[in-house]
Amino acid sequence: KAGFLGGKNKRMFELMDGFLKNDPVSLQKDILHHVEYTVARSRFSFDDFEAYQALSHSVRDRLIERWHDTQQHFKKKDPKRLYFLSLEFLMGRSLSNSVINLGIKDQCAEALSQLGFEYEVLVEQEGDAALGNGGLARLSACQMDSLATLDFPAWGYGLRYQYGLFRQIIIDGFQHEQPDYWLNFGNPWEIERVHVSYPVKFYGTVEEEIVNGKKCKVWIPGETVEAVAYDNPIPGYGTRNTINLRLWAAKPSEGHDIESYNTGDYINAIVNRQKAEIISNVLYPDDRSYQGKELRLKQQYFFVSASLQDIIRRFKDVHDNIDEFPDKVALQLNDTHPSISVVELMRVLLDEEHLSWKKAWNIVKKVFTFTSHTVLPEALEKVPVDLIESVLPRHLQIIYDINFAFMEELKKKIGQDYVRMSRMSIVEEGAVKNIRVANLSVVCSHTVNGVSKAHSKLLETRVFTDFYELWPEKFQYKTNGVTQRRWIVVSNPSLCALISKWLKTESWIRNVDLLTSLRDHASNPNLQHEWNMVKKINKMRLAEYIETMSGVKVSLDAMFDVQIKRIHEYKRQFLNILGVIHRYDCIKNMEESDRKKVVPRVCIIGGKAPPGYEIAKKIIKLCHAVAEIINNDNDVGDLLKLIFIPDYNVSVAELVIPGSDLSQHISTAGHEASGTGSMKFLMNGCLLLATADGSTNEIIEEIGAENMFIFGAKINEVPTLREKKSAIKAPLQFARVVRMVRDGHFGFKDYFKSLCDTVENGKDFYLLGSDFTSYLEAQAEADKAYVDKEKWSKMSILCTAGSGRFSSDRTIEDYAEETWGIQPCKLPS
Ligand code: 8GP
Repeated sequence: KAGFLGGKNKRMFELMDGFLKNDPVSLQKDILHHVEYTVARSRFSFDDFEAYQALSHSVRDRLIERWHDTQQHFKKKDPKRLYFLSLEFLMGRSLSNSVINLGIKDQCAEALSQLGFEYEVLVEQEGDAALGNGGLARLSACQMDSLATLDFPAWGYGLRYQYGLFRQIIIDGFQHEQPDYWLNFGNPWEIERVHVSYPVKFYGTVEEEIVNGKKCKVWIPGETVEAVAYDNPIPGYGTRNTINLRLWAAKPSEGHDIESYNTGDYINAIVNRQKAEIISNVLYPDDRSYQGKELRLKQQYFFVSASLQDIIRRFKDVHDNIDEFPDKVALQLNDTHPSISVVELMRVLLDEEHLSWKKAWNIVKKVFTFTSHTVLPEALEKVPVDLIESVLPRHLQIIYDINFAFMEELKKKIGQDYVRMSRMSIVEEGAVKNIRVANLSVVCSHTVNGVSKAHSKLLETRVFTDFYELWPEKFQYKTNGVTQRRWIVVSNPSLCALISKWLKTESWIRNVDLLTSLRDHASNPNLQHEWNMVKKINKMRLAEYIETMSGVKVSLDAMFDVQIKRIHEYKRQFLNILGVIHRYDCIKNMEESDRKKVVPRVCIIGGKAPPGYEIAKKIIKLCHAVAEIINNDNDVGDLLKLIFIPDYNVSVAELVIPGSDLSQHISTAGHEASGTGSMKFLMNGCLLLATADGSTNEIIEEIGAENMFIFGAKINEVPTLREKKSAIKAPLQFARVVRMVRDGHFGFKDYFKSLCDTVENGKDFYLLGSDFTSYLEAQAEADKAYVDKEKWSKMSILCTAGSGRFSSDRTIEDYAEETWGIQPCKLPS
């Protein structure tokens, strides 16, 4: 520690600083160097993919330089650090994003064009890093970008899955899943740290030992697996700060199954060793429920144990007194998935640091913060006690002890209310005894955040009511946000240039509140004209993509109406399709002369269904079946097209969002915790047709309901509607379109029966029937607005102008101040 950055180190630091130059000639040299020596192709002959690899390695070198400087700087300044623990990160592509954040896009483009390559083509060579399912995972990625950009001393920790989220392929309209071999062609964005590895223990028994005259618990593991670090540098924009996303891969440990070697079963011993790697093999593709799965628990503990060992080691490098841990470390639990870390930290403090229970608990409750991302009961994880007892025997004991102390505290506060105590208990009694991971997370965190104002209210009044009454001060909310770097600058360069031109500055890329001044120009015909040109370019790009992918030619004059997100009943893609059927039915039954008045639409749906979710898969098939009829009906022509975009992922979103006119966010009110897709569309000047759910309410506050198409039951109306629904008849229009599906108008009559059953005969849990009329009215409003070009353009500009509040920069600043207590730690430039 002494002598840090002094003497020899200082000299090296000076030499390395700014070592790599960013002018086109230096970049060219680096690219050719990597073609020859990293990719090992001849510099006289290499293709687009190899050029992509070489460029990526050249960019990575620059990231590494800044990464080192940042880590040195953090070490020297020793600020309180944030560690963001998440089982999922949907990073998408890295090249385009890194080049933008390093500020070297033009230089790269120039360097490449002289070598005979096109930057845009090379960017497309990269596959997505899809180490996550949906909203929660993409949010983590956006937040990492903001943490780096705002110079916060932060690291992300997660798992390096060999197989990311499955690839969706569509055969005859049915979803099939294929493994995502994303590492097959190498991954230039990660740095393998063979020397950074930790043993992670599983199974075994707990014994007692006397240490320094005191009784101590010792966990004798039955299996040990090695966690090896892979670092992914995350560059900030407009700063040299580059933070780290450290992902763990499972490798067999040296000590694994020594016994088999000794007994001479060499081959089997090797095969068994290999089994250790299973832990980090595959991402669970079900984005809501995975109750009672052993591998899932092992994944969670594996990444948490390795991360904590790493964090504690880093802390101890500089500090001798473990009591200072909460002053230097904030641990963020991204949903309940990493929550076993609270128990693990207790275990380390008790059994390895030999602290008293009181001291250990004092530390634990000061470092953890927890954010919930859902309201769905099935997503609240429960782990059978038997499973924990077998996989993590010592942890079960500690959970019981935490619960015992909590119950004692509770009794003092609320008296002998055993019913309430059993609701709040971390241990759920019953035929199968479970650990309620959400309760554990609330009890052990000092702050519990919701992801929108509405979500937080639901957490307080429906999900964690008892806890809210007990500790109201623990509950906060931070409305989600997305990064304008990826969602405007990278994905919509034409819009980015236009905004900078009209605002006469590029500063909005770091200070997105500046976008509000676009409001002053919203009615300016020149801006409107240029704005519409940009939209048209993006629609052309999207139309080309649609044609290549589906063979359907779509008209650029049509309104592009998009719903892209995971397929789930509560998100109501089924409502969207029924709306399309209604539109089709109206066109078919219209006089020829009236058809001229129809506003043409291209309805686009994309998203993956969890592999085991039958109804969601039927919705995808229905979309294809309806598209088949509509797209081939000559009476309809360009008036209506329905397109399903297969294998929706981050890079597809980057293409689709800028090219859409209208987007749908139509969950049953009270089910979407926040929703972040809406924010990306908003930034890109795309109008929203939405229910008053999640963060939509805050978007209304920002841009006004008159600039959106809001429909449907409100959050507080939903419970009553559900109670009354068997007494209320669904509107005729609704009954008619469901009947068309039931009667086999689109084929597959028997197959769609169970789907239709979900919305009829007193069921309709997600209230498609009762929202249908107001949905159609909102759609009609959108049609009306679209034909008034001036009005539409103004609304579109106002969307972008009002999107500043939905930047993840704002979310992260709020977290830093109100929840984590961290300060920026900026590298001198
Ligand atoms: C999602 C919420 O559904 C969405 O409303 C919100 O915008 C997003 O999180 C970010 O906060 N939740 C999930 O993706 C989720 O719960 N996924 C986990 C189970 C994997």
